[in-house]
Amino acid sequence: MLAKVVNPSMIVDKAEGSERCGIIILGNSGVGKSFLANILFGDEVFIHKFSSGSVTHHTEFIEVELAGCVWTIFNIPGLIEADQDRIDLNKKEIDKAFAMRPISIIIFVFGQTGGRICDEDVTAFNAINAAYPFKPESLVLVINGIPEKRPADYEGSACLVLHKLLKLSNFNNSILCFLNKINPKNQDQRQRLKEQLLKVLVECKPLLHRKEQEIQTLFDELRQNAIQMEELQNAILAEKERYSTEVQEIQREFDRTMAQHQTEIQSLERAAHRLDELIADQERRFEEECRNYEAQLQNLQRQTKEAHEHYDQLCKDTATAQKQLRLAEQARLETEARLQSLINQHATASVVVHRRRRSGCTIS
Ligand SMILES: Nc1nc2c(ncn2[C@@H]2O[C@H](COP(=O)(O)OP(=O)(O)O)[C@@H](O)[C@H]2O)c(=O)[nH]1
Ligand SMILES: [Mg+2]
Repeated sequence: MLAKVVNPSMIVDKAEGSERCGIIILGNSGVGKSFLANILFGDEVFIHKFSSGSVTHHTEFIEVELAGCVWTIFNIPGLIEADQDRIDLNKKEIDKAFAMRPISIIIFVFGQTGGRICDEDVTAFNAINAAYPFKPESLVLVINGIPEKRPADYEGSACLVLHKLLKLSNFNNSILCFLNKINPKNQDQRQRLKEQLLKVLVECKPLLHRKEQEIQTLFDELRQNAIQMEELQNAILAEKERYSTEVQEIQREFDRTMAQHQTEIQSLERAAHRLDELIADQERRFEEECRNYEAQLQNLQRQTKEAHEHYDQLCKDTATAQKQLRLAEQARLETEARLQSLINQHATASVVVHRRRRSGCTIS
């Protein structure tokens, strides 16, 4: 996995890798966006802390390589805060993320108090959704930090509430992801949370998000909306009995999905274990091949050295042989010359004898 936390000023560089997809984590301050970004990344790269105000004032992002693709995970400030100036700044930070990675998966994080979905989170969702209409295929709704011990129909009721309060066309329950409050120091729990998030993310398709209007940022209006949401939520919860069949059906569906999720995690763990074994085996074989290769290389180097020595020796022998050849040739030429001279002398002597015989001389 590859990662770099990038300076906020770089976020305006839209040309840089704009074909890449983003994972834009949205939600109000303190719902756990930075915490979940770290969980997804698998390390503590973004600061997250319990605080009454927003911890993140500027957008940061990390580049993460997952399954051969580089994703940009954004850590953005929440929208709604206690003063207008901060809200205006936060809006700009959200716009920057959409400008940089218009093709993205959106994770919208909702907080809850005592199980009840925060009204301001619903308001923030509706405000951002009006500006950048979300599509269910590229949207994950996270309800974060839920206590493990909760009413048996918690998911069913929360689904119903969100369905009624969010101004989202084509709402479907499969985009919801209920995350338990975990102990951040427990690596097993962190891993499970990551798997749970990834399982929903893999079902998503990054889609283009076009800005259709400005994000509503008027503090008074936002407050007013939140109050309306509070009343609406109260009314829905008060009428829970009326929706009880619906709630139970949704709850059953969730329980089935979670049970299936558990078995999937177990089979994933088995698959991961098998993969580890396979990798270890391949590493063993690779090391053995390396050792063999090393030995062959040394053998070849030795043979090459011997061949060089042999060649040098042959060169030396050839030089000596050539020298001897030259000497032999010289000797042959000298012998031939001597022979020729002897033949010549002999021929001269024969002529003299022949002449003397014919002139009657005797040879003593
Ligand atoms: N123990 C625990 N703390 C959480 C969990 N999710 C969020 N938090 C804490 O909630 C606080 C706010 O989280 P943060 O990520 O900073 O919120 P952000 O403002 O949305 O980015 C931090 O103290 C987080 O550690 C959780 O599942 N378990
Ligand atoms: Mg944060």
